[in-house]
Amino acid sequence: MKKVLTYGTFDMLHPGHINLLRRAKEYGNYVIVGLSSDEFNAQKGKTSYYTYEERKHVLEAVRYVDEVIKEENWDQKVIDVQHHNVDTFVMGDDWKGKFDFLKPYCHVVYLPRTEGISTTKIKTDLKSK
Ligand code: C2G
Repeated sequence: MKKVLTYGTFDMLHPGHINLLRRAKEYGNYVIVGLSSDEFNAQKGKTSYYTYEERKHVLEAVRYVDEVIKEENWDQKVIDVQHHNVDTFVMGDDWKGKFDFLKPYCHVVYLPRTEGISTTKIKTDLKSK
């Protein structure tokens, strides 16, 4: 069992999220998503349209996702990697370098973001209609 771990808010799930999750699955055969809690989102300066439970419900239906755990703070990643025996940590490259402290514990991979799509853009586009 080769386990992959990634984190995010995954609000209003869109093709950029799916592209990330699909590629994450290519690094193993079991993908764990650390899904940001509503409280942690506030710490990230983000508000999500859907609640944690709604976002978890959606993510669990994605074929590339095997398990969803709660992301509650910036400091849980080392513990999560060890506790879940993670082989590879994957994030979009807007985070490039930010999680290199995980390199002693697992492979760290930053993948190119999907250009031209984001939850913010969806909201902005809808407002301008
Ligand atoms: N993503 C992407 N392409 C996009 C949008 C998002 O590849 N067009 C990726 C991001 O790089 C991230 C994942 O999809 O790896 C989830 O994106 P967000 O929900 O925006 O996550 P974020 O707020 O960056 O939270 O501790 C890490 C944080 O929780 C990451």
